[in-house]
Amino acid sequence: MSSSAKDKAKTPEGFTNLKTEAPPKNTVGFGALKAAAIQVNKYMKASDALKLSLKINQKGGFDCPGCAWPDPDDERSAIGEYCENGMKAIAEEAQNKTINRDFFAKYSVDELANFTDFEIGKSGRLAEPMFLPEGATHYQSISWEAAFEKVGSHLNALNNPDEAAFYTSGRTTNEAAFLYQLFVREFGTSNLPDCSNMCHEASGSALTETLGIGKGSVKLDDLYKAEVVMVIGQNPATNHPRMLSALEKCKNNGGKIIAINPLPEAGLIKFTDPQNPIKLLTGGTKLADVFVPITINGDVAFIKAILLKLLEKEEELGNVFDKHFIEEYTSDYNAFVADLKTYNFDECLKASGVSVDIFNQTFDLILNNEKIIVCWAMGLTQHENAVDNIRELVNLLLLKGSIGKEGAGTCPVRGHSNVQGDRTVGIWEAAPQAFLDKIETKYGFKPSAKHGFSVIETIKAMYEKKVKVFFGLGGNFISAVPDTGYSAQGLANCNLTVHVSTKLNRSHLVTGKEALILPCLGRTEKDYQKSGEQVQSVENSMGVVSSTKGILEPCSDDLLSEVAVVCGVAHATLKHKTKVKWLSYKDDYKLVRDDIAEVVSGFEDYNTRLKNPSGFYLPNGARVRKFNTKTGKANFSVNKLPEWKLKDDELIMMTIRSHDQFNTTIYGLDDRYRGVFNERRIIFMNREDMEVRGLKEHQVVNLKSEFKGVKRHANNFKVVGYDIPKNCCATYFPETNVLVPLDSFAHTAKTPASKSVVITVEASV
Ligand SMILES: Nc1nc2c(c(=O)[nH]1)N[C@H]1C(S)=C(S)[C@@H](COP(=O)(O)OP(=O)(O)OC[C@H]3O[C@@H](n4cnc5c(=O)[nH]c(N)nc54)[C@H](O)[C@@H]3O)O[C@H]1N2
Ligand SMILES: Nc1nc2c(c(=O)[nH]1)N[C@H]1C(S)=C(S)[C@@H](COP(=O)(O)OP(=O)(O)OC[C@H]3O[C@@H](n4cnc5c(=O)[nH]c(N)nc54)[C@H](O)[C@@H]3O)O[C@H]1N2
Ligand SMILES: [Mo]
Repeated sequence: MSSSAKDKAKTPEGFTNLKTEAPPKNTVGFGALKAAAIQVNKYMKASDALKLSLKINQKGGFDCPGCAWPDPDDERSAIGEYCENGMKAIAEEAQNKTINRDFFAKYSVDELANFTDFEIGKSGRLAEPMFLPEGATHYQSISWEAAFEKVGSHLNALNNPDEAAFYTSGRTTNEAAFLYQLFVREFGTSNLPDCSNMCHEASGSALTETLGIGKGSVKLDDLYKAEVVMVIGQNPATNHPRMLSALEKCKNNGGKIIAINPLPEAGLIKFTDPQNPIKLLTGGTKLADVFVPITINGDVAFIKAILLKLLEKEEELGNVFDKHFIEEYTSDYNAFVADLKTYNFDECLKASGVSVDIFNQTFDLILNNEKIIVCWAMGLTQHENAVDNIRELVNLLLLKGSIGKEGAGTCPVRGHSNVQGDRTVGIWEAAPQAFLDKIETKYGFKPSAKHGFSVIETIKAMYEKKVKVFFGLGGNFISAVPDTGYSAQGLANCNLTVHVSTKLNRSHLVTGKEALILPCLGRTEKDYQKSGEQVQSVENSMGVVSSTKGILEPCSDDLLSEVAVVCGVAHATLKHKTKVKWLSYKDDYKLVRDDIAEVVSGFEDYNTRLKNPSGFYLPNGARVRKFNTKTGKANFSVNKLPEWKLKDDELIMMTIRSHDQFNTTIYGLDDRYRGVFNERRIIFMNREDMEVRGLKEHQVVNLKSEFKGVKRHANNFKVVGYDIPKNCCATYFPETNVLVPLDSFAHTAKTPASKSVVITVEASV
């Protein structure tokens, strides 16, 4: 009998031989060069590695499939804009092993589900389309045409288009993403959940409401010129390593850095640029001037404490706030101040878990400087009050007039390399009506005006059998989403699950009645179509659109580009009913860009401007103090302190990334910067919390979460004593996603609250 979807979705519980040591005091440097070299040598041909390392993030090269950190507009490093984790991302995609029908004949779906995520990823690149018939134990090969027909016939058999959901992960290029949402809208639904829903949705929501644009306002150059950069809820040494070079430049120009994080993340403290031979020998740059060891979700409390003291000083001195900016450009100041005054400084500081001394150091930097940038990532967005976190930081920037001027502003640091671009070109379950109207004008069909399902709503709808076809353009849905058991049942309830992927992942193993794997080209590979070799484009975290072109030969002859897959599915589904010339786009991607230029504002002359080697900036109102909000001004907001009432035995758990993973792709089993080796099933705990529970270093424990009466379990984790605030703990995503309740998400943005899961820890017997 085949195992249940729930079992297949869980990561295997075995251990891999944990070793721990004190975390390093410095990051990157030689260690990073060595780690990248090991990974590349293990999995890639040396000649490919060299070619790729010379072209990564270079003008005319390919955009690194790692994170969305921008490249410098002008000078770029001669050896490619390089970073350890970028090289690992490439080694993962461009590995020299492929898997095809023989591999799937050898291993059943059940057997593959017993692989660890690390082993699944290392199986190799997917080399041909595969199909899992109803009741079958093994995937079998299928032709592209038959696969497209299969998708088309399932979609056309639905009672209405809202019974399908179309997920996107943020690696998809602008061209593929635009066509995909166009197909989905012509098919008749707005069900476009995407990884952004689990990522920076709260940033988009908070920034749109307060500043009129759901993106950050700063350029890379601003970071060099800032007087203070706050890095809050973000671990750049691991997740955006190239950001450390920008922070170093800021410091060299006299800027100060405040790092706010429950963990003393090594890269925030000291950094050695791997591309700077002198620094490699002489030791690195001290980055954080102040490290604030905040309690998990203590951010609103901490910012409020700063706001209260600023207000006090303003009332005393009269020159602390930027009054001209507040009068000229903002709205709701009085309501904000009136609400702020209802809070007590001591209570706020206590709730943040931060000492008076560290508060004072932080406060002095903010009080005495005018050019402030706030950088943040998942440490702020994955909480129930995530939108408040970001709005409260905007309040701070508004008081200081730190928006829309050089060296100041907002910097939500995006995750996937094109997650921002995907949203810009229409991957949005709640797209604005103006965008839908433009689609109607251009193509002559009326897109559904109803908001579609986001990730959480999609999961519920599948569970309740209201969505019957799940289609994923990239990503690894089952491992990325919360509440693994429930979500797995949702996928299993579908008639058909389809994944367009480069690599095998767990989502291919937790299937609907039938399932398809459609293998596609990756970023690093050349894309040949009828009109010749194709270029595509992406938008980075700072709103720069630039081209990307692969340089390796495809790893298999049987791969299609994402654009070709979307066109194939659209053609097979919509047939003669369509108003769009689906098959022409895949022959020449310039045609797609011509359409984007007509439909999406900011993309005028797209094809021409894309030829600029550094790309082009999209318009950004907040950058020039044009606030496209309901009031026409930048809005102050009123945010509540979250109320945490932990029982004695409870801890707040954040689910974070190790240094050796890209989301659900596990590069290796080490977390070098936290001194953890050869194991992922660990829980970082405060040593006093361990003592109270009688737990020893490396002891095996089981974790339990309880939310609104539902209990969830994750067994077999080893305890690692760590420098983390009391009552807080940390585990790796995706191993503990089983514990994240589906119903715990950010208000208005619906981002799963995977950084504040209440759990209990019990010794395993
Ligand atoms: N190599 C690599 N690069 C990546 C990724 C990857 O997995 N690997 N993922 C990509 C993606 S999609 C994304 S979204 C980004 C993710 O980038 P990050 O957001 O940096 O990733 P996380 O590991 O989730 O780290 C969150 C950080 O927030 C801190 N934190 C947690 N809770 C709180 C809190 O309540 N308050 C504060 N102040 N801090 C808190 C954690 O200690 C941790 O340092 O990286 C992108 N880049
Ligand atoms: N508990 C917890 N859960 C989280 C998070 C967390 O911090 N904690 N973070 C959330 C965040 S920020 C995000 S962004 C999501 C990530 O969610 P996803 O984006 O769904 O997950 P990834 O792991 O990035 O997807 C990896 C898969 O993408 C496919 N892939 C890679 N490159 C390409 C490509 O070029 N084209 C195509 N078609 N496929 C490709 C490969 O098959 C690979 O297996 O997870 C979220 N889940
Ligand atoms: Mo993300």
